[in-house]
Amino acid sequence: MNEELEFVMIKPDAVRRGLIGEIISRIERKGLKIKAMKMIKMSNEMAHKLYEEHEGKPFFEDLVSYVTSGPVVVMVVEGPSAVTVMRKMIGDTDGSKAEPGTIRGDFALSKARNLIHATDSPEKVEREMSIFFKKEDLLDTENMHSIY
Ligand code: FUP
Repeated sequence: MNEELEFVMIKPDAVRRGLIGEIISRIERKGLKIKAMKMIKMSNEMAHKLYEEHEGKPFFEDLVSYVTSGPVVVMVVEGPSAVTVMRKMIGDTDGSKAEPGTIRGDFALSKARNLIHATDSPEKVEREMSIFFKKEDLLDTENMHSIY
């Protein structure tokens, strides 16, 4: 079993629209384990770190001001191929193109305000989660192997 960690962030538009529960519920029902979770107001510095690969792109400043505009929920989830699984669950970056059944496909129409972030490759998870969590923040929950 390829157990993986994945970093997920529920963005300010999803928090404002009352979609925290819907999104967490989908993650739980899929069977991913929530290892750490908190609601925070992201600093400018954290946003720059999280999105450093996009620095200099035309949408970068708007992206930073958007993700720092209100509370976000950051979490670390775990499960078999958690990165691939979460990326499938969130859908295409552009909500208007995302497949129905995905989080963005069901609730978003925008590319910029697209409700949720999930790290796009396993190599980047450690770096992104360490912006928000310390190693000891990751907790062991009940064993879920019975449902895999
Ligand atoms: P994703 O991995 O699907 O979140 O998408 P990207 O890493 O390509 O982009 C990160 C964020 O930048 C997106 F969630 C929204 C924003 N973005 C734009 O606002 N405009 C674009 O053209 C591309 C991305």
